[in-house]
Amino acid sequence: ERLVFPASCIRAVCLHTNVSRVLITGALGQLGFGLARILRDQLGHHNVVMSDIHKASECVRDSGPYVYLNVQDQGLLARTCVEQDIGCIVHYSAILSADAEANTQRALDINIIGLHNVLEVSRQLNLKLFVPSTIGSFGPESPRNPTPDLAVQRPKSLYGICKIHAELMGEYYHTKFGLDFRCLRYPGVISEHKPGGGTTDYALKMFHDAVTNQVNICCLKLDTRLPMIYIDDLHHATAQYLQMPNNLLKKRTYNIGALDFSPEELALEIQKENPSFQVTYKPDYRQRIAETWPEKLDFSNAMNDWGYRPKYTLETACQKILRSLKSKLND
Ligand code: AKB
Repeated sequence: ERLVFPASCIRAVCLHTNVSRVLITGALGQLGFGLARILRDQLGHHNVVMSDIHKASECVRDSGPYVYLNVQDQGLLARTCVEQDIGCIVHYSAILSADAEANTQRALDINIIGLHNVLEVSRQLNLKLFVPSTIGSFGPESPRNPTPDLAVQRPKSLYGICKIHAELMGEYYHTKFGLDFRCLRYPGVISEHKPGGGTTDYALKMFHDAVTNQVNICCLKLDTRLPMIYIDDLHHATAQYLQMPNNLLKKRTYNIGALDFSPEELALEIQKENPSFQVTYKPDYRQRIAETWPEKLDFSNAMNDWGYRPKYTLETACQKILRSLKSKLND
């Protein structure tokens, strides 16, 4: 039977669930600042501590607590959690798929050692731990359209192998030590951010090229369909899932899909706003990664168990991203 939670009920559940201070690792990447903003609105400005190994911009430093933290240093991680009175870690430090292929050792240090450190510190200090997984944790033998929560997972990219390790280790710590481990499998995330080291970042490059030089060289074939989500939907889903009472969760790892499109479909959508935008397709090593990933996620369990509801369509997300990038360019 399907459980449907109206928005008011979800808000009430969140407000009455005691979530203590949150530490976000890798917070200067694509996702940290946006999630911090939403959690700060819900939990209080000072109750969300952003952390990373880089110097933060003035805007980040002015927005709330920010600390230096290298997740490879377990002692520093434990000390930060104790001194900052942390009750929950959101572990966003990761080397993404394309970068991981180019730098194996760094990917293992951050994606495996860093993960072991957050698991151990969370266990020792009895913290709640959220680690995102990804569509990259699936592989060519997984059903690809749609891909259910429970399926064969034989990822071929190093990033995917690290993420399935994270899912399994988190679930093991949950069963063995009672750790409140939570994990969502994220699709590619579209937003106004600059492209980073992910395979799905081809989409971010398209948005930026569309508002600057009107020409884009795409690293994937035009018909490579991938699951995607607009960043606001992702942040709201993460904040909601993080605050769900344990008794509503039937498992620890859920798919959250939203959209699915190919580079050609994205280019056509962008051309509705920018008719002169042109794309040339020159697939490279990222094509080999993308074609082992799902085309579309089945996220019915997240909808049924805890009321996940993405709002943005490809059209509304593209309009928002392009209009915001254009207005920044004109400032
Ligand atoms: C990547 O492309 O590596 C990431 C992901 C899908 O996890 N955006």
